[in-house]
Amino acid sequence: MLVCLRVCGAYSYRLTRRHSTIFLIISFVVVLSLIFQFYAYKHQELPRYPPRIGDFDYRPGAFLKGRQPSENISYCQFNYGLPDTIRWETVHIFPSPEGGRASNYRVIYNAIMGSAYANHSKYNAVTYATQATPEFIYHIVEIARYWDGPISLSVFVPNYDMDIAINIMNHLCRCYSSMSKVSLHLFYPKMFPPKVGIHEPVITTTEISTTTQNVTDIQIRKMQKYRSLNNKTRAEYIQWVRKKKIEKMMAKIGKRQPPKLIFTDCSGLEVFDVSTFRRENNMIYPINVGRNVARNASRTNYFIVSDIELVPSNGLAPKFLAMLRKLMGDKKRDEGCIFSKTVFVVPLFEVERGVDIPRDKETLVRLINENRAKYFHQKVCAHCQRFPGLQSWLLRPSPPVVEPMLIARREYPYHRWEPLYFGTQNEPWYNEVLSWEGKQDKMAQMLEMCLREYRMVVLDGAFLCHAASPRNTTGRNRAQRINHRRYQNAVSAFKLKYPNRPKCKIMYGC
Ligand SMILES: *[C@@H]1O[C@H](CO)[C@@H](O)[C@H](O)[C@H]1NC(C)=O
Ligand SMILES: *[C@@H]1O[C@H](CO)[C@@H](O)[C@H](O)[C@H]1NC(C)=O
Ligand SMILES: *[C@@H]1O[C@H](CO)[C@@H](O)[C@H](O)[C@H]1NC(C)=O
Ligand SMILES: *[C@@H]1O[C@H](CO)[C@@H](O)[C@H](O)[C@H]1NC(C)=O
Ligand SMILES: *[C@@H]1O[C@H](CO)[C@@H](O)[C@H](O)[C@H]1NC(C)=O
Ligand SMILES: CC(=O)N[C@H]1CO[C@H](CO)[C@@H](O)[C@@H]1O
Repeated sequence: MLVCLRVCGAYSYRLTRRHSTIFLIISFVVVLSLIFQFYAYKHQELPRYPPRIGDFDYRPGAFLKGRQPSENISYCQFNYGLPDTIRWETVHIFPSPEGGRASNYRVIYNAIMGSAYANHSKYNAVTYATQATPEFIYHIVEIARYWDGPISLSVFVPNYDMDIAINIMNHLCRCYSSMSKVSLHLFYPKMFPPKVGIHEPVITTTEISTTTQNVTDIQIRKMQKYRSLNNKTRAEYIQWVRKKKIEKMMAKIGKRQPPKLIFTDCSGLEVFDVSTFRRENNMIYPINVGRNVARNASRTNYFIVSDIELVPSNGLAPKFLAMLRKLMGDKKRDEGCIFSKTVFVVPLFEVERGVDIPRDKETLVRLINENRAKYFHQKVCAHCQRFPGLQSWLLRPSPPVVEPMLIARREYPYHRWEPLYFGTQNEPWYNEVLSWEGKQDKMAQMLEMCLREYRMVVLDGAFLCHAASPRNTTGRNRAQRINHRRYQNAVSAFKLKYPNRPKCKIMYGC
């Protein structure tokens, strides 16, 4: 016993003496890694359940399936002779809001005048301002379905894209009474003014044989013909073939015909993938011109500039108005007061394929816990939409109203945040030279708001949600480089205009 104790004592004594430093270091490392483990556990992503994929793709307007458009009733007030023609003498053409006369883009306001909220005062309604290219217009029915307020929609309509846009709008206006909420505005490049009513029926004259047998027959005959030629006529033949090829290509480039749209019922087109003039001619989409136009056309003093594919949660518009009244008091509200340098941020989420867009926070949070929904663009741009207080937003019980949760600044570490928010005409314009293809198109405006020391009030009890959509982003590198360069130009302009605020991370914004 005694021996043992002595040995132990001697051993431990030796241990402490000789290895105390090492022991200290090891225990330090262990404690540190334990802390990290615990931190990681606390902040880990929710466990990965295997995704359950439903068997349907989201189709805007699916709820109108089986309904046929009315022959004689349109719920929209078209102007300027639309939808059949455009009477240019009645049209007033405006420059784009930020770029002005120097910009390449022109605007026609109120091609359709929304009537549903015309009698509401500026203070008793809130506008959903959004923009689209013709192939995305159909999403507007889902907004019209769930937004209790006026909707300001701007559509990019170079050349015959106008025809596509007006055809779709005319169809929708005969299908769905809530389309009376929508005002339509048009914007286009000066070079390609909109054209309407140029659609001619597509006549298919010759049957094209498709069986391989016939194709090879034709080719064999061609080869025989080619062999029978002598050197001189062969050269002529090659010339002739080249000419034909060039003619064919020119015919494709100079295509001035919109594609034929086929509507089976009110639920939408057979194929949403319309070949627009914009796509045929590889034009970029000047998304921020559209945002500014939709916003300038808003007739209420508060509006949200949003994306057309984002569907608002239940009662978002009236609940937001009720919140404003509560924060401001009836008197100030009726005098038309607004909060200066303050915007109200609405969290954005997206669901997986085969999941219906949730209408309330409980459903949304359940979907997130099941890993079938996530905050918007979590995968493609993690910093763009992760908002301050995301975790507590998810943990807080769903309030029956819309209420402010916290006041944030768009400063480090949220210096690359691109939120959507309720704001007023006092906010800076979106930068019109940034294109949608180049991505991060809201960054310049957000940076300017940081430099102006805006408060970003994150709202609880409301959200916007996006359906699953595989975005094809190949071949956008060039546009991204252009956007990056133009963003740097915007930053240089801000440096002259505003005092530097290091927290805005002016150099690391993009
Ligand atoms: C629509 O017009 C047609 C003839 O033009 C008429 O027979 C029909 O009753 C009208 N429908 C409605 C709902 O007014
Ligand atoms: C906004 O639209 C109105 C017409 O509705 C127009 O008079 C005004 O010039 C526009 N503002 C800008 C900045 O484009
Ligand atoms: C707006 O008010 C006018 C008259 O004040 C009325 O004729 C019209 O029907 C009202 N519109 C709506 C949508 O309530
Ligand atoms: C055709 O040209 C080739 C050389 O390019 C020559 O070898 C051949 O003899 C010519 N044939 C005739 C029929 O002229
Ligand atoms: C994306 O589009 C390009 C052509 O624009 C096409 O080649 C490619 O297959 C598409 N990728 C996906 C995933 O659809
Ligand atoms: C258009 C044409 O040539 N059609 C022919 C395709 O080939 C089948 C059989 O090989 C013929 O019967 C068709 O007349």
